[in-house]
Amino acid sequence: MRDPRDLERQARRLLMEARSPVILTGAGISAESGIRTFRDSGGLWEQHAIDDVATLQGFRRDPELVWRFYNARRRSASTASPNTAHRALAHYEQRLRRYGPSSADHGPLILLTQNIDGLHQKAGSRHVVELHGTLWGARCSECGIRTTPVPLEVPILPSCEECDGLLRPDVVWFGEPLDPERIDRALEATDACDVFLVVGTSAIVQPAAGLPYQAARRGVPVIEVNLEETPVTRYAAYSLFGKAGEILPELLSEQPS
Ligand code: BV8
Ligand code: ZN
Repeated sequence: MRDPRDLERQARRLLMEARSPVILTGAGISAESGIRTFRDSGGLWEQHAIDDVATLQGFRRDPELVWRFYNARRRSASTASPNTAHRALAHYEQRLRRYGPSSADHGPLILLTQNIDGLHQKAGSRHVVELHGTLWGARCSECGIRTTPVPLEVPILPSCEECDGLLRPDVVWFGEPLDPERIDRALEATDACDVFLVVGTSAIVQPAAGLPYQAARRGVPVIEVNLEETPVTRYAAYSLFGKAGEILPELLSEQPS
């Protein structure tokens, strides 16, 4: 059994020497900020059937229920602060921008998140791609116009100022395509990266979950941080088991303790 400390040191060296890292995060990185994940016991999906609150059909069936679900998540996220894992990623991005091995030829750190809570941006990360949209925005179901930020308590059944159409949360539901610009940016970054770090995701939902595998297929080392094994574990170069809030500050620190 390899010494976990040794694994962490090797994974850390890869990240410190990386020229174009890509990072993918899921709900697990926000768990220590008090935001419930989807699949943990008592998680979001236990309270509500995915079909009722995270599909277009569910929204059409009962838009009030869906707006209440997202209002509750916005209320919970509005009191949450970024945790040490979010902040470690923001510092890592700043370091790369300042001291990248050769800042001329390495792109900025690309942080791909499945989360809609906005905590990466609150922590100071600047190159964030919100693959599944944002809790803080709404868009018109008819004309597609986006309105951000939405107030904490969106009046049930808000309508579009332009066309009076029904506004919907600006998120990607199951069965809906991701924003082409965002998924293209994620695919390009994955095809150009030299290390791929996956943090706090059960890696089940596609196409996001396929990104680390696409990197691994190119021979790029995948580093996983999670409480438990996931479908990524079998092909990851390093799987570091534990809390993201405890592992990331060490993994991404310039001076290891
Ligand atoms: C698409 C936004 C095609 C909304 C989300 C059958 C029918 C319909 C679709 C499908 C189907 N079969 C497959 C599909 C495709 C589907 C899919 O993948 N389904 C899965 C269930 C099999 N995907 C889609 O539908 C996507 N669209 O395919 O479109 C298409 C193409 C062209 C034209 C038309 C259609 C859209 C998917 C996006 C759905 N939206 N979110 C909202 O948030 O409300 S998904 C949502 O769930 C999240 O964004 C995230 O992606 C996923 C939850 O995953 P995680 O973030 O990983 O959270 P989870 O709770 O699962 O896990 C937490 C992890 O953290 C755990 O591993 C835990 O151990 C760990 N952890 C916990 N605490 C910590 C920790 N780790 C470290 N430290 C800690 N402290
Ligand atoms: Zn409209």
